Amino acid sequence: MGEAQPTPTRCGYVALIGAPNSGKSTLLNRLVGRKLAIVTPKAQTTRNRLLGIAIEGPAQIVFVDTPGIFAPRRRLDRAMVAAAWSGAEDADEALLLVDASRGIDRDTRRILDRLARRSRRSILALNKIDLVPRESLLGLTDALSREGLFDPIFMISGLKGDGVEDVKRHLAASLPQGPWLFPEDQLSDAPERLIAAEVTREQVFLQLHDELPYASTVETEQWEDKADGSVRIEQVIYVQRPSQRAIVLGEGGKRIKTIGARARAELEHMLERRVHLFLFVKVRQNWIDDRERFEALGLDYDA
Ligand SMILES: Nc1nc2c(ncn2[C@@H]2O[C@H](COP(=O)(O)OP(=O)(O)OP(=O)(O)O)[C@@H](O)[C@H]2O)c(=O)[nH]1
Ligand SMILES: [Mg+2]
Repeated sequence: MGEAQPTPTRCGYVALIGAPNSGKSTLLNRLVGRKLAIVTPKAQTTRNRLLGIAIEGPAQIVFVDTPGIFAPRRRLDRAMVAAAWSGAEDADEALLLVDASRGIDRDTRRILDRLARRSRRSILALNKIDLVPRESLLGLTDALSREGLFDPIFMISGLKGDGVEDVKRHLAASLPQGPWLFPEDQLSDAPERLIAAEVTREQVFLQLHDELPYASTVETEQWEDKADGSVRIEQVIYVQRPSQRAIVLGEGGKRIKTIGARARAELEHMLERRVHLFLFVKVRQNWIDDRERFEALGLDYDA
């Protein structure tokens, strides 16, 4: 009698793509079971790819969060959209998220048109189903399935968790057989300095409005592990104009104080240690066309 064969391991990349604000980063965090990607109610929050690694039985699923895909205008937009598409092209599977409360909007239409040129099918997740009545989901699912681009189609709520385990199980079974590409306990590829900058950028998106979130970027400049186990982090928030710097600082420095306080609390939670966070606001008119800033974000300046 032969011994039972161990189940072969599987591993592969699954890119989460979709229009801005469709819920990609929320879903990534839910799939991994940890907050890795920043999430805000504003569109175009995510600026670059981020890996989130999940284990489902014998499968290691490497999820790729990507920036939203939209009609780019600025150089930064172009680099973001290019990063999203290359994330999809490099992956074993592309999982398109459609916000069920928005339906097939212009950005999603563009994505569908480009997916139609691919030789293989993608997976569809109709997301935010908690926001719409069941009846209206059927019409939208029908319209999307008639595109002939998707197999299978899931209905999920990344926020509440409905349907997410089904997606995970499906992917675990369909990824190619092969060895795991990352150590079992690794959750992401993002360096801590970058995640720390993202946490502050999340506060910039949450606490500032109009053009400001889009006119700013955050970089970690110093990271010093202290002997007492705490960490000292210095970050720069770049803005484009002195008037924007004044808004970020706020009256009597109130705004920057709140941004710093909330970012620090979040960082202490994520890093599980004490954090001393120092924020500086610098005016750099052309940061948005500055090769160095793109490199800090890991984006391709010439995309
Ligand atoms: N009600 C509801 N809201 C959701 C769901 N998923 C995400 N959201 C909300 O939608 C907003 C955008 O979520 P994100 O995860 O940042 O969306 P994204 O696709 O990563 O956005 P970009 O990075 O800007 O492209 C946030 O306010 C989320 O809380 C969902 O399933 N249901
Ligand atoms: Mg995102």
